Amino acid sequence: MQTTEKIWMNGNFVAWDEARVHVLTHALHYGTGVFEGIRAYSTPKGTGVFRLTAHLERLRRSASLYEMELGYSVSEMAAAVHETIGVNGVDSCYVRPIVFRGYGPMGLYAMNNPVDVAVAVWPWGAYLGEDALEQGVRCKISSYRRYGPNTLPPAAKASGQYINSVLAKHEASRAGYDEAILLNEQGYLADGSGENVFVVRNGVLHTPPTGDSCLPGITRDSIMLIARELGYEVKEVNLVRTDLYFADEVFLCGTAAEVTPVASVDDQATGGRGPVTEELQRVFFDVVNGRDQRFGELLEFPITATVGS
Ligand code: PPE
Repeated sequence: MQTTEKIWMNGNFVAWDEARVHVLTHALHYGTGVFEGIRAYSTPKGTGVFRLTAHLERLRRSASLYEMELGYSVSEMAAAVHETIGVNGVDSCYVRPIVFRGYGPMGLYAMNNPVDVAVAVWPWGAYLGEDALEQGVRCKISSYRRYGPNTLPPAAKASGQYINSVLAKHEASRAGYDEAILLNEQGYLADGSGENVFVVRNGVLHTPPTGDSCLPGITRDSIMLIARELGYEVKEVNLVRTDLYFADEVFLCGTAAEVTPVASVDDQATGGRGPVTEELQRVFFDVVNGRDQRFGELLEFPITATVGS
């Protein structure tokens, strides 16, 4: 990976190589961490962070589900993110805040372990490869199911929950596919290993409701906003595997994946980057790169003190 100089840890900057934890860190053993993935883009107005507040609010919700007190407000965390970007002199980058139960007593009861908070940033190119943005990716429906809401809360972006995605990702990759798509225990489409899924049929967009165990993705929300603004109908409905096989177009979206077309699912060709995906992808990239003022408020910039204030 491409490293940067400094990582923000519990309020201080430490050198990248010094950002370490003890091997008995609670989160390492039991998965008791929550995190975010955010992207910052170089725009004509400086480095803008895409929907920073929404990501930090989800981080706070994820933390509260696991009974972790962040110790920093959303605006303090936002300042930490902007500062970490600034101090490292990067413009377009990926931002990874993490909140986790640290080194302390062992055992499942975590309430006496410290809550550690860190923010790292690094340049991260196209998640599924540069070609993927044009050619699309080959997906496989995983034999692993996405956990239901009474097993683990899909609304939380928790470290331990990602082991489900790791199993699915490895299985798909071992079988020669680029990405895994997971169904929930009822057989309805949930999401990709690290992306939400959209299906285009007869010009209408369909995506699973969050009750079907997908992460309430912020890119998903942005795509729904953009698509409706462009005049598309968007439906949150239960989807089954044949909805993928018979789709006109399928695409994945997420902070890391941005908008990535799907070329095939289980070797059944889906439309690849068809006209709808192409338009949404183009507008999405215009928005995040600050070239589309209709959605200008989705990019967040550091609050700079004005003279005399
Ligand atoms: N579903 C899952 C399971 C998921 O992990 C992500 C993000 C999404 C949907 C899309 O959510 P959002 O980023 O809010 O639009 N996955 C993050 C982590 C990827 C990783 O490999 O790490 C991301 O895209 O940053």
